[in-house]
Amino acid sequence: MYVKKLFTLVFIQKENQILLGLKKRGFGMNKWNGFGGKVEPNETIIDAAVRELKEECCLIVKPGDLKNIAHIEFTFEGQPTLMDVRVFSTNIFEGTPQETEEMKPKWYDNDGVPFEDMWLDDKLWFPYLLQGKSFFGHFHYEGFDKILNYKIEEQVSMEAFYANRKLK
Ligand code: 8DG
Repeated sequence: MYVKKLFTLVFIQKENQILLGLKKRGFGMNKWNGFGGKVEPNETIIDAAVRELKEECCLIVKPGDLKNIAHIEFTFEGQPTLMDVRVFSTNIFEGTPQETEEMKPKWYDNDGVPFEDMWLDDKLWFPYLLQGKSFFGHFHYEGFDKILNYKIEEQVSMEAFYANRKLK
């Protein structure tokens, strides 16, 4: 049995661009990513997503404007932790992205995403994100630079995904 830890990950999109942040410290340092982090005790997932986005790049979103587009699980060979990452996107936001202690934000064209400076798995599922498709993914890593196995399953909607999961 794995010990599950909940994380959020938010992508801000406009026209043909996506906002990424260069992580300046800690886990995933020097990688471009969406904005997110751990869900705190007594905090809803959506509130954590809104909070982390604001803390990391100063953008404001309304909880109702965040669309849950993916559920990604990460496991690491020989480790008991399962990272359960809830992924959201929106094109409705207030403010201008600002650099913070944690992240340096930058808009990228959808066809110019810097996969060579991102987590290895991202290039496998970004096509779903950029095409507005929902999906479930599981990636099993050895260390942080090698994927031993993975699966990606497109979903009709994440609501349907969670409803089906509950039935099982
Ligand atoms: P801290 O620095 O305050 O200790 O932590 P935090 O801000 O609460 O959390 P974090 O450690 O920065 O959270 C990790 C973030 O990275 C979270 O948004 C999930 C995301 N993430 C992974 N693995 C991968 C991955 O393989 N690809 C992408 N795109 N994101 C990932 O943890």
